[in-house]
Amino acid sequence: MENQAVLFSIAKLFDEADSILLTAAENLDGDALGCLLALEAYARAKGKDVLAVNSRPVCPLYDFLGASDRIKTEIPNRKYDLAIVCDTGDISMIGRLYEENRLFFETTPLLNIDHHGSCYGDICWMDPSYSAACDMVAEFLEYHGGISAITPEIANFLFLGILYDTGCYRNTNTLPSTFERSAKLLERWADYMKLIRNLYQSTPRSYAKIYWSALSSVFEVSGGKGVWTVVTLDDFQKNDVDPYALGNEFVNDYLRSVRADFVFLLKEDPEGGYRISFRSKNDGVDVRIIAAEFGGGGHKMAAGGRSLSPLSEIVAKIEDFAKNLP
Ligand SMILES: [Mn+2]
Repeated sequence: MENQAVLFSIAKLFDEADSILLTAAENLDGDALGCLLALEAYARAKGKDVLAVNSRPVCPLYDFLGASDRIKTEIPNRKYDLAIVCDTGDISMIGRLYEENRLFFETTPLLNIDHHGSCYGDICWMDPSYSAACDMVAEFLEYHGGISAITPEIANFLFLGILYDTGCYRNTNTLPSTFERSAKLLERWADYMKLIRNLYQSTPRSYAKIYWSALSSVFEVSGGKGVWTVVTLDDFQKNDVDPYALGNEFVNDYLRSVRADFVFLLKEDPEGGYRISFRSKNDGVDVRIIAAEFGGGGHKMAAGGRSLSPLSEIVAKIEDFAKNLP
């Protein structure tokens, strides 16, 4: 890939910064988490004063990495030479920490490393041809520190992001370069089976109860073009699960396995209304279009939005979208 110019600029920023703050979207997924942990470990090894922060604590699903406590939830009242925002399509998606530290983000040199499609910050490395932001971070670390920059621990963090964003090589963003990167990370001792077992074969029983209950009542729109289900606050409460801790695993690994052109999950939001996650399984169905109707966005095959409307109105709107599909 023709990244030499941008990698050179990023390396210069990185070298000139003694202190670095790392952050990402408040809904910290496996890819964003992998970026933060890999950059944190590398910057620390390089003697930087580095802090990784997120608006919400790391989802317990990732406790197996033994690194969740490296992600703090506050930005201290001090200066940093550089802020790096990873895997975050829009800076406002940082959430609470962005709202509480507007001045910090306006006055600190900002580097944006992302593969979602919009650019912000003083230097933006945005390239949707990467399957995961972790693939980009791996490229930077290799450029900056050579292959030995990828320690076994860092290889694990980066592999996590690739597995997460490609849905374990099942999403359309899985490219030849994805396998090349994966092979390189395996050569650096990424523990593939540990990641697989913990990501895909370790669903807590309380989560499983929510999943089975949601899957036992799957509904259709437009004669089965779309299928959907709902998880309510009551479901979370009954099973003692934090609504924020339930990430995309259910929709990606379970709901998406039901045959249809697209699926969607309505998740009741503690802040009111519903969060809606869409997954397309047909190249002709661009779920960004319907997600945009709910003030959201994402990718063609995976997108999300929010709504304060009653459930029946949300479903009716999606039914209209489904009716017009080829
Ligand atoms: Mn990503």
